[in-house]
Amino acid sequence: MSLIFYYAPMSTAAITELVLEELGVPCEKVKLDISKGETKAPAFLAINPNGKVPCVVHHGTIVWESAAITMYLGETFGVERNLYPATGPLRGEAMKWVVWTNVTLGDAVARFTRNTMDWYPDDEKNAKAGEAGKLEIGACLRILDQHLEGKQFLVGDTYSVVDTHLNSFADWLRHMKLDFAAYPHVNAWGARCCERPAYKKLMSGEGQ
Ligand SMILES: N[C@@H](CCC(=O)N[C@@H](CS)C(=O)NCC(=O)O)C(=O)O
Repeated sequence: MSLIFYYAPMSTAAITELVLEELGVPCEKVKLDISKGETKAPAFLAINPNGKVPCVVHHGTIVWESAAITMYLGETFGVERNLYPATGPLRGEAMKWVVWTNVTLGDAVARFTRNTMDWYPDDEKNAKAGEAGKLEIGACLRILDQHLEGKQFLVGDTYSVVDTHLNSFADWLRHMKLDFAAYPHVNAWGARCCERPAYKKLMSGEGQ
């Protein structure tokens, strides 16, 4: 198979898994167990020296970082499927939202989770930093809500894997029980994204 996808259940790799499903790209899935140290095994570190999933290898080209992977898969497989914009202004929009998800929203989420969630050590937590992270998440969701007012999808008039990417990230925020009540346009858009057959298929446990 020309595309190999390294993943772990319940991880950032969920974004890439959804993007691959949406694109309908066949791939060989390699499951790694983070708790058993498989992401830090020498064989995997030779592929991704960061020792993290997701990671894809396409005809020998190694791509890690979920944002880069979404953009790579979008460019490679999405344009002809009408799921990623061709080069031009909309491509710029697409890249903007994918990078914003991981960098700006991602940083706010990391500040919040590192300082509040059980899975990080208490003696490394700072309550004020956690609160600041939560406020930043709110500011990001307001920006997203304003962008989505009067729009069906993030980029142009049609669904794209940019929606897949950001909605998958938003799933994690919903899972953490962050309050989305103040963002009606985000909620309506999220509901549309969750109606996609690819999303329903993976959420129902099919294709695992
Ligand atoms: N910035 C990376 C983050 C990837 C990441 O943090 N992956 C975690 C799972 S959510 C991981 O593989 N951890 C394995 C480990 O630390 O050994 C991306 O977006 O791809």
